[in-house]
Amino acid sequence: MQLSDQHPFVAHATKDSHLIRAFLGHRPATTPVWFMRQAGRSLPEYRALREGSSMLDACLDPALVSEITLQPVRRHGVDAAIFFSDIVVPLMLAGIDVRIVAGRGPVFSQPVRAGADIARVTAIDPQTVTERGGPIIEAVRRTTEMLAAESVTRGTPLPLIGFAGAPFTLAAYLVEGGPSKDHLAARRLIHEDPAGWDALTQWLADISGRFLALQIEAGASAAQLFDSWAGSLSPCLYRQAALPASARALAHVRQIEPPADSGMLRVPLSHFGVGTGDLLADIASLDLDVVGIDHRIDLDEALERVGREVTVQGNLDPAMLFAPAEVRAAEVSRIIAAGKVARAHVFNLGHGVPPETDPDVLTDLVTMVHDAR
Ligand code: 1CP
Repeated sequence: MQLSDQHPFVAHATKDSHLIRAFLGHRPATTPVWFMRQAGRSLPEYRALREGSSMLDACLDPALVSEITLQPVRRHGVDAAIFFSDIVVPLMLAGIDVRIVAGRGPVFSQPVRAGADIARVTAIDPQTVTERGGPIIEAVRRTTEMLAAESVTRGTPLPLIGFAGAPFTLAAYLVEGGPSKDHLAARRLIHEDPAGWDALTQWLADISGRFLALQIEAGASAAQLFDSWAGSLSPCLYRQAALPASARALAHVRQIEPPADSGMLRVPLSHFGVGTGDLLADIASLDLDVVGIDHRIDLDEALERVGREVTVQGNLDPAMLFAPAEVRAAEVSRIIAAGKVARAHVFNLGHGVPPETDPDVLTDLVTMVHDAR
């Protein structure tokens, strides 16, 4: 399908935003910056808005979602918004019983452990995500309208980044029944029942793929696939048990063509995982525009592994948010200098903003990145 000229790419000029230009390989005048988990518990205004609603109820409330998504954009002056949602939202839309437990994360009432569980889950038509996606579509629409208004104040277009969980990471939660340290139950299923694992992850690819496509069609200008826990796989196991389903999820967005008059060749796609240093060459073999780098590897080494055909994103250690300002400034300079070797670089943290972060430190960090040359 082809997006119309009403899409923010054209209607709100997000195709010319610093972030989208960098994602597609150009070098804007300043290095674009946004933060994973920029919306959330580090902001007092977020905690105030979230009072009294569960995380997943909040994700289905378009007024709340759009306001929460805009909060860090207004406060910190970042170059993009990331849609406020969670990787388990499409599973909830598909009818799977999941809750987000405060201080823990997603918990499933019926973990997917054996063949019968896999059959039960994969019997659900992935189309359900699209059919029940009304609140998500409405939330994206409101958010992009609010971003357009904010762009006028700021004097520069502001894109919305949509996202989804990658099939491996979603399977890791589903199979374990909740957060886990080493994803042993998931790795066990890969070896015990490879055919069942493939069926599960292919189904998850269609669930995530539809969730990504829905956000882009509703007005998001880029999408990021979070394979947060892929780092628990060896490169060989990643290629066998995770990469094919991630490719299938991304293919859902590749079917969407940018507006005819936009001059864009593709909708930018990004990827992020934690502890994926040894997987970067394989990840870069996916049809991606941007590869996210966590803080466990030096950016120059990461660049060697991903090559020159993609934009890199990262990779300040979130612990640096608690360091003296001059120490943080030196590290920012080092990372920006390393990023100069890439075709383009988008500044980010190596993982999400810790809840105890002082928000003023994030605002200062944005200025630091924008002032760096
Ligand atoms: O009550 C609360 O405030 C719940 C905390 C919370 C929040 C604010 C959760 C539960 N999810 C979110 C929002 C969220 N989740 C965003 C918002 C947008 C932004 O970045 O500003 C995003 C992008 C996610 C994606 C997400 N959820 C990922 C991938 C990114 C990453 O951090 O690696 C993962 C792994 C999750 C699962 C999840 N959801 C929530 C928690 C605490 C967790 C992690 C659990 C674990 O450690 O396994």
